[in-house]
Amino acid sequence: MAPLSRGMLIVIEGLDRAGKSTQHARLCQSLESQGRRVKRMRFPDRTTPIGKSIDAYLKGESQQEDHVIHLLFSANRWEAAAQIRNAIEEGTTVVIDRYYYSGIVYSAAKGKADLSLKWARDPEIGLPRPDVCVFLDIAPEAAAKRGGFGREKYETNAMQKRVRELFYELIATSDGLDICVVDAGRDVEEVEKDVMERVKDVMKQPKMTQPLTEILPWEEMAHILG
Ligand code: Z5A
Ligand code: MG
Repeated sequence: MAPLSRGMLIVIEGLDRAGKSTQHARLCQSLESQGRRVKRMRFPDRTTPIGKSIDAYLKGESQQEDHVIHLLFSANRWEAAAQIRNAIEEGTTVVIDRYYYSGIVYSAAKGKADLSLKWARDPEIGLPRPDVCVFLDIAPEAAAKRGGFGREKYETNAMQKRVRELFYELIATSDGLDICVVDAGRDVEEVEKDVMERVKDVMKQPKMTQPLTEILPWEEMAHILG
């Protein structure tokens, strides 16, 4: 693969147990083996003070009002935003396990009339915009059969079903311009191959010769197509 003048911002998304962390690790290793500098990140980042509050909430050890926890998840990304931008500018590719897409859909999936996708998205405006988001798609029933499902707050079939529907609603908006859907219900190696193909396709796009952009209001997103 040809060297990029800047790093690439890649996001891996999907339902719980879709295989995000598995594919994240494999993609990072492949990119490194091809000679790229790679920074691994994940959200929530449970290591910061805000991240520790989120961790306690997800484990059911503390309560948070729904809008408050939403804004904490967003703040957890904002506290890392400068790090992401700096790494990209220095030529390091940043690969993130979950990002603002999860932020929007998990909060909106709670079904509160005053917590819509649009409301949930507003605090994300201005964050670094991914060059590509690979959405690992899997049926909630298939994901539930994988190891460890059921331990944290949102890990119920009803919630996962709604999250998947909302991911598809989000894909139908201008955020979908950056999203590639990959069938995650297959063998790890098959999924890995597809993920790398999608990333390689985006590497060839003209936007990769331009500076990283930022997340804009929906109505403005479509104007900066790569
Ligand atoms: N959340 C939010 O509400 N708002 C936000 O802004 C953000 C997140 C960023 C914690 O996320 C929660 O935070 C999450 C969304 C919410 N919801 N809940 N609950 P997290 O990322 O820390 O953790 P997680 O997503 O719950 O699950 P996970 O364990 O990270 O799942 P995963 O990374 O997608 O899967 P995995 O660890 O790679 O694989 C799971 C198992 O399946 C494991 O045993 C693998 O060996 C196996 N596996 C993986 N791939 C395959 C294939 N292809 N075939 C068969 N088996 C496989
Ligand atoms: Mg994970």
